[in-house]
Amino acid sequence: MKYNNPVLSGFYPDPSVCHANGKFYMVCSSFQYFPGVPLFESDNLVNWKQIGYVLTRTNQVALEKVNSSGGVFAPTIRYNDGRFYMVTTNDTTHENFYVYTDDIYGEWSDPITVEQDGIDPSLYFEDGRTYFMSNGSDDEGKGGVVQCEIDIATGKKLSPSKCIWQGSGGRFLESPHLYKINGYYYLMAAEGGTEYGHMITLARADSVWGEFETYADNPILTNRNKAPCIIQGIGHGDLIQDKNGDWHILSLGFRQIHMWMTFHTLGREVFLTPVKFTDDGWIKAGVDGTTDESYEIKGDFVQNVLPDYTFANTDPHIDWCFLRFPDPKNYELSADSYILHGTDITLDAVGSPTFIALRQREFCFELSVDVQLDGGEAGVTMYMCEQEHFEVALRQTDSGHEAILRLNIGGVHHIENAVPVSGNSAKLTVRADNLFYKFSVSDCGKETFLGMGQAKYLSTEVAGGFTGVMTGLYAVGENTAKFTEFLCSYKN
Ligand code: 6LW
Repeated sequence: MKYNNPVLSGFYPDPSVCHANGKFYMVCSSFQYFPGVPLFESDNLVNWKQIGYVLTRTNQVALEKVNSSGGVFAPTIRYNDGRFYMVTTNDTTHENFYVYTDDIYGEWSDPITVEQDGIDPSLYFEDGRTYFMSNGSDDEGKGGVVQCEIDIATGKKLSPSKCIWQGSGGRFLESPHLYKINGYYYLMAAEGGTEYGHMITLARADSVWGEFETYADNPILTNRNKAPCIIQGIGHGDLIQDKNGDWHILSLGFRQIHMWMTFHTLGREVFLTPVKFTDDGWIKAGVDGTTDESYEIKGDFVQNVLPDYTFANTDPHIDWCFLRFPDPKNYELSADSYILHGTDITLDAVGSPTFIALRQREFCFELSVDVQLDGGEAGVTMYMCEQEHFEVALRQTDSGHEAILRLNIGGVHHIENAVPVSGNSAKLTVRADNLFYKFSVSDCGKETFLGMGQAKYLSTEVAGGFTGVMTGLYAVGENTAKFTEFLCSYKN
């Protein structure tokens, strides 16, 4: 069949994948959002279904003081001896830790920390031994891919941390993963940084400790010179063999909002690129070392399209997520309505406003929801981070209620339009394309256009950081807001 990239659209960065019990499992980074580390299952590497999150308890991940794009960085998932492991970094507390489960549909363990610095930790299991690697500095202060042996039961180091590879010369050597294939130890990593210069590079050795030989034809995968092409930033990947024996790299990448506008709003997404081993035991990725929009993969199945998102056909604890450390008392979530209790914490705060969100999955969508307000303000936000967000909302005034469009960019907060509404309820609508978000309010069936915001101002290139736009519902003020009739349809 022919599949299209990305295979998982929207803000799902830093994918890592493993194979277990006839299925593939993938995790992605989650930064300041809770629960942490979304977990997906697939039969074929193309269609991914979210089955939960790995970090579901506050004692597994401390997000209280986490800035936007801090917190949970790139995870790795591995399966060994009947047990799943997920290892990651809390970049705000500078801790590398792993959790495990024997039931992929169940809860994961409390965290076990490893005393090795750096980010992007990974695990490699062989003959009863566990190797832990990260992008950091070794016990002598040498920087690069650093490895130690650990006791997997306790996380204790059983060997010094040793730098095993310093990369092929690109900046930001990251996301190391070790594999043993056909007798070689392959070390795959990312270099160039997670922006337009991103790439995947390779080294190999005869032993787990090296010496690692850098591939002469690096990078094995990058879109940095691919034009014209809106898919950029390809890097940070994991190598995986499908059920037919073919190999692939599952990597992150992003899509520019337009060929000639170097902005991306949807965050870093998941791309699948076929790879082949050469006769001399190296790896060639894609047709020409780049990631394309579509490829053939063996199998007789159809690629899923995005469903319509409603309260009834989403699960608030799987599809939706919260900021930092949500107070469950502020949320009453059912298949008919989401009732939010606002606090004085606003969307501009590095805190936990009353906010529940889905990721924006494609550029073009129409989202509408009815909101009924009891004081304060509540509405829909296109949320990139506390500095960059647009919202259409209903708020109480001295004399009644009004609908507003507020644009927040770089510390400037501007109400573009305010329109009185007749009661304390209205329908709020957002229509988005690649370049604009357009906002409207409907009062007693009469729709009024409030204005628009340019998508580029919610992009990573403007906001910085590592996340993507979320479509959120929120409430502010000591209030109660009842949301009903939520519908978000993508035009894919
Ligand atoms: C991640 C690093 C990276 O830890 O971005 O693209 C960092 N790569 O590997 C945050 O996602």
